Amino acid sequence: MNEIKSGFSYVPDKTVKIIFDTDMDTDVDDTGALAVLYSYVQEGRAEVLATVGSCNSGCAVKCIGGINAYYGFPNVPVGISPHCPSSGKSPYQSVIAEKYGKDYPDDKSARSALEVYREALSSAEDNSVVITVIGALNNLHDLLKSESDKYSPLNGIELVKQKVKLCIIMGGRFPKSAPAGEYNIRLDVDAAYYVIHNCPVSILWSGQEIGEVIFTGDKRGEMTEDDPVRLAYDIYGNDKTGTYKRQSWDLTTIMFAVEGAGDYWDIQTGSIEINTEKKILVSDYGPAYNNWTAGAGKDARLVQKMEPEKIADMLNERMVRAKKQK
Ligand SMILES: [Ca+2]
Repeated sequence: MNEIKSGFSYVPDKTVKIIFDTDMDTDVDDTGALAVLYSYVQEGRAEVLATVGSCNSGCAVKCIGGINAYYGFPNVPVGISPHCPSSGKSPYQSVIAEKYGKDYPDDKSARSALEVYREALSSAEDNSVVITVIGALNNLHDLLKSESDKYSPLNGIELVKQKVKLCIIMGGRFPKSAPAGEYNIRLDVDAAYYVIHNCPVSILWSGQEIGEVIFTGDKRGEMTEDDPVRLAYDIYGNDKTGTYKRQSWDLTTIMFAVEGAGDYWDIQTGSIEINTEKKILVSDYGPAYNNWTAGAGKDARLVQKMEPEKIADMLNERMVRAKKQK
């Protein structure tokens, strides 16, 4: 019925409909990714159907919602996982929450990510949604395992198959990870394993090696003075000079979602394997260890093409372009 399931192809829609799934606590590039996303939204190139947090770490919902509201979208739904696979420690989350997110609930009383996911998907057009995961895979796992509910008679796998055009996941390292595995996979390795083996639509992997060499955030002095993302980078880098910069794992993921591979990256189809079932067990390799086998298949990964400095310039420019909206 849908050819994307037997082979990989991705042409972004004129306005890409995105569900933004973020850990929004330990690292700051999730905030940068949200600024990049709203720069596209403000140009009509993307629409945010929902934002969900994968780590119930105190005030992630207030932080995410506060940034949504700052850029003009206070009504974008925000949900949160009941779990917190990360350490939950964030240098910036509570500051952003306090200053920008007062109108949102704390994580304990917020809507569940699963409900927000299912509601957003059920009301979307078929084969239209791009899911971007830039944290742990627990929310996507919970979605795939979900049963029918008041939003849809479809179970999670059926719902994703009907509504989702592509899942883009920042996770793994290619062609193989360090023995301990990549951070987002490691956060919830069982969830990652389930997603890898049960996601009914194509997954595009943006590996650790892609954003690792692209540094951004050091043009934030050109952002509006009260911009929450600018503040998050100031706090995270303990730097008020505006020169601190951070790797761009999550920003590049959003850029691909809206722009596609373009001249920026090559695409290699194949399949990821992680170590959970000890299939590739080496005694000191952890369960999150991953490798990649190139070949035909529904999934693919990004491969570096354009010079990282050029992509950094574009992402920095996007962060500056995202503006406060009343
Ligand atoms: Ca992240």
